[in-house]
Amino acid sequence: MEQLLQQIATYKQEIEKLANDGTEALEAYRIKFLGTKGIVKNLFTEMKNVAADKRKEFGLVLNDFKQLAESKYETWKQTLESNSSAAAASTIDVTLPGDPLPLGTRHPINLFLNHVISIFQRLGFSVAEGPEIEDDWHNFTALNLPEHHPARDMQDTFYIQQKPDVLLRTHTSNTQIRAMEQNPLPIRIICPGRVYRNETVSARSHCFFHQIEGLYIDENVSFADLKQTLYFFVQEMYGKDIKVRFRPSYFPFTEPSAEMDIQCQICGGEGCAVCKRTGWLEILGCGMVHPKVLENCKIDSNKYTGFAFGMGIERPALLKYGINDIRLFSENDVRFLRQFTSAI
Ligand code: 2U9
Repeated sequence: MEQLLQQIATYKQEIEKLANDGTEALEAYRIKFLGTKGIVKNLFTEMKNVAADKRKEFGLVLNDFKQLAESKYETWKQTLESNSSAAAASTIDVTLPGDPLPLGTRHPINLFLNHVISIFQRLGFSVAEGPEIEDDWHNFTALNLPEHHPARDMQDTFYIQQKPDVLLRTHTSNTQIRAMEQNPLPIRIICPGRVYRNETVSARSHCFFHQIEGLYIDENVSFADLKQTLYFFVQEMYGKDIKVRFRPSYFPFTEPSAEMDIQCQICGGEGCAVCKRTGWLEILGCGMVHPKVLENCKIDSNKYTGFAFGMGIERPALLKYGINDIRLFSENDVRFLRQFTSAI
């Protein structure tokens, strides 16, 4: 008993002298004093060698020593933990700005298209989309383009060489043909999308561009409906005071056909380089759907009539945003793309 008490006193002194060194020293301490083969455990096994009448007294001393060893471990551990979080905090400057997440912007072509779409949606048109890879029937034949029509020429159309019946659509009219074949009447749709023409790429024209076309078929649809619908559209797009004119034109898929001009937005009608001194800008083509086109889609042309229109997107978008090269739209240069917002 004497000997054990002496030992405990020495261990106590050893513990009191220990500095709160790093985690390795702490672990070594834990193993030495508190481990399964450590000093505290060993002293408890010595209990059996102590005389029975002294055991209670020895037990109190031993418990006291165990508590001391354990509380030393806890305070040491906490000191190390608070030191390391303080060190970490001192290396992080919480006032620095965070890393910005790169945010994308809408493409100017889509901004323009979405604006056009929203105007026609308010008139009850819904959006229809169709395939960019198309067959001859839906792109040409159903639209009353005779076999030797110049628009079918290799110059204008990209054909798939191995399959002469397959081509890249030259307009979105294929979508209207598909809608007429598949849906019950009346039909009131707008068809936005990308189209392809076999043309030399330059600052003014490209071998692919975007169009939006519209189609309305019902009983008693008239040219007056067409004019009023398009007049509403340009007023919404370019302002209530916009001046318009319709000129007779020709398209194989419409009869009669017309082109619609708006007063030049650059010179206000005075005449400038953009409007080629005419004071007018051509913005779309339109007409009453040709009876042959209706019949091609199994629609009774004696009962139903319809109007259609089509416009290119790139040209008016170039004008609206003051862009001087159509190729910029498809180069994906983020310095260009970042400049456009939806403020229409
Ligand atoms: C069906 C019947 C008729 C769509 C039309 C135009 C006139 C037109 C051009 C504008 C500039 C093409 O992008 S552009 O080069 N389009 O002038 N498009 S009428 O007529 C249709 C469409 C579908 C079934």
